[in-house]
Amino acid sequence: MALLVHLNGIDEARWVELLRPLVSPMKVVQRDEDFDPHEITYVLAWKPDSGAFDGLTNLKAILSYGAGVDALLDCPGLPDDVPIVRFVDPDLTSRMRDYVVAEVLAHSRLETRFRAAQLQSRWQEAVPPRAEDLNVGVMGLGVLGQAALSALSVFDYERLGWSRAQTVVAGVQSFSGPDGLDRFLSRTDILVCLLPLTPETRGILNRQTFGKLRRDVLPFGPVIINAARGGHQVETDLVLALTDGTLGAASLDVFETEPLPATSPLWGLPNCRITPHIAAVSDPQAGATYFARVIRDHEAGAPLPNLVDRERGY
Ligand code: NDP
Ligand code: OXD
Repeated sequence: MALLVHLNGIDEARWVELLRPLVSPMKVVQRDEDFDPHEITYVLAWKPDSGAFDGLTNLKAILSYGAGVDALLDCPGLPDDVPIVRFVDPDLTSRMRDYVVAEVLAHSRLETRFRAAQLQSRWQEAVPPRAEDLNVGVMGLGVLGQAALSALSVFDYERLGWSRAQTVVAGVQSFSGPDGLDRFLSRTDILVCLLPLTPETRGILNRQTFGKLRRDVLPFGPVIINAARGGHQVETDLVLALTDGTLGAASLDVFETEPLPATSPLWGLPNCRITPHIAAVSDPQAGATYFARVIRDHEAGAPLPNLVDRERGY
């Protein structure tokens, strides 16, 4: 029995060091160590290389370092009969909640406009709208979307949500499915994307979507905040919309290509707030504790938590 740690772009050694005492006596190995593929019963993976699962014939579960599993599900050679557990954790959830609250507040106070004016030593007397006049719509009413909406309840925004199935969230007007999308968008001033990336949601943040948002409350136009995946946004549409006034501003934590190339016109847009996919990172200590618990509990006979539904793609 052993746990293989396969984390691309992450300090893999640090995770191994933290996991070892927590799952002992189970062996924990890194990709470059010597191990027998048949002894691997769990893999902790992030953006796995193609062939990452080759020869791993005794897997009991694949553990996703991230809450989003799009890259994992796209991995060539991913075994189709092994359950996938994703990372769902209060630490990650509160990081995302805080990112969304920070960005919604910044845009409701017209931050990008005042920042641009300051850089030009210009006194710009624009007046932010009252919070009670602003509608914040969250796409995705899962763990992260609901946490963000719940935190936003302390302000006076009207809160809206959109999901696949009709979802009841206290104090939130919810919409569902393709039929509910336009009604949801037409009432939204600040659109927050917290969807998983699936064939249905790829490219959903496009020019058509931007054009359907409510235009008459924020003085410079509606805003989008994308903290989900770069594949949700069509960046050429975004650049155009942020330039021609279809959108007043944006906050982007994720990009079609990461790191965002230095040549991207998004960098130069004063009404676009950019962060490098850090809205909610998987904290090594919290993650090691979570995954060790999943393994220990499963070895003791408990069912695996937070399973990915491969049919739905999240
Ligand atoms: P969940 O699986 O808990 O929630 C997903 C939500 O999206 C559900 O409400 C689901 O609807 C909805 N949804 C899925 N497909 C559609 C669709 N076609 N139409 C409408 N709604 C849909 O995910 P989490 O909240 O845990 O995470 C969301 C995403 O956030 C992750 O997939 C990941 O990509 C991203 N993320 C980004 C991070 C960052 O640092 N930038 C960090 C962590 C996550 P229903 O309820 O009906 O199933
Ligand atoms: C995740 C992420 O999916 O960090 O958890 O993007």
